[in-house]
Amino acid sequence: MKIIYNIWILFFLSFVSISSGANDFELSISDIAITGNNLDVKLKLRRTSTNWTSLGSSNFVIKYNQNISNPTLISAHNFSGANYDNINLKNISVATEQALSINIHLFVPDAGTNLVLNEWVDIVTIRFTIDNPNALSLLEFDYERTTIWDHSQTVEMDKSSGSMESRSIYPTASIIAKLKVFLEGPYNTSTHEMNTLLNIQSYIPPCSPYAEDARTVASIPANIVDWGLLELRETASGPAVMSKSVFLRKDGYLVGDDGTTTDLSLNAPVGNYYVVIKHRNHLAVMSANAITLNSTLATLYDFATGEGQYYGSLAILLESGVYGMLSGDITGDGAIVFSAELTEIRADNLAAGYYGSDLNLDGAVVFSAELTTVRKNNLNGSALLN
Ligand SMILES: [Ca+2]
Ligand SMILES: [Ca+2]
Repeated sequence: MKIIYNIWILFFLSFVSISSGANDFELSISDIAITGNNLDVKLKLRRTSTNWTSLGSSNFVIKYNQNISNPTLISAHNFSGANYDNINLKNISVATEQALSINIHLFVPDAGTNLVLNEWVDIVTIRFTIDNPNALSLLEFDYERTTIWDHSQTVEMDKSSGSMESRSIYPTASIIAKLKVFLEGPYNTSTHEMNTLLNIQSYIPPCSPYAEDARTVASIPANIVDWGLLELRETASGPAVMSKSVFLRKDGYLVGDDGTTTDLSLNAPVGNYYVVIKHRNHLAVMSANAITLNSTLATLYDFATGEGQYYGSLAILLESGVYGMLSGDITGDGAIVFSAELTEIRADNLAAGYYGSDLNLDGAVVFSAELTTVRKNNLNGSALLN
């Protein structure tokens, strides 16, 4: 009983000292149970402001010392898709301690439902292994004080006055971006646009193929060539701070789900960003420099106008004065390697539909045509640093 008592004191102190400041979300560890070498901890979450109501895809990092290990998810609550539709645990190392990254998805659809609730909600129960039951009084949880970027907003986890809390720093508005890029594969030098043959044949899936933002749309608008993935980075080699599936329109513009909106609304703070555009069988590209994005005016960044628009000047001349993304990376590893891509083309030869091996995006895998593209661009690699 003494062991349990010590643990309870620890958590009780944490729980009651939660700051009542103007946080947007608060996180807390509450009930615990000990069975043998298993320590079960319940994590709670609530919304404490009306500034922001959704988490996007948020990573909450909690550190703990060496007395416990092996965190596993044993149950998750409100997991039905109505709230917190995905929860993942990931073990990470922080200096000499252990830490756990808890990723929670909660996206707010246009209808404005599915919000983080105002009252405490049991999010998840995590089971740790008690490494040394005789040293339980040494058990501590703490925050990794860090700025965490997620899909839609910035969250700063902070430990102040000994409490477990989250403090959020949010942009006052979404930023907007206007971007234009051409894919080599479907580019047509006669029309100076890209073909929309995948769309015309109804081959483009309603769900984006990019796991970073696998959104589903009701229908694919006219003039759309394919899905693309737009990322923002703070530094050239840093991680994506925002990822959004977008449509590539035949005139090169990246557009929203309606197929017409060229001012793309992106959930990130006003700032300077490297813009990354990815496509499932072309080499990813990035803006040569960080560009300023704000919430009121979107200045077109046109990749097509020159090699110098591309980070590392990695682009292909499509016709006089028009530069685009190189086709041929079927395997999606950032490099066009003849033997590897050939294997894919051979496997899919003569198939019709939505195939990575279909490098000119005409809806058919034609061995000789796709191979010509791979041979031409062989040994090119994306200039992205990661
Ligand atoms: Ca490849
Ligand atoms: Ca083809």
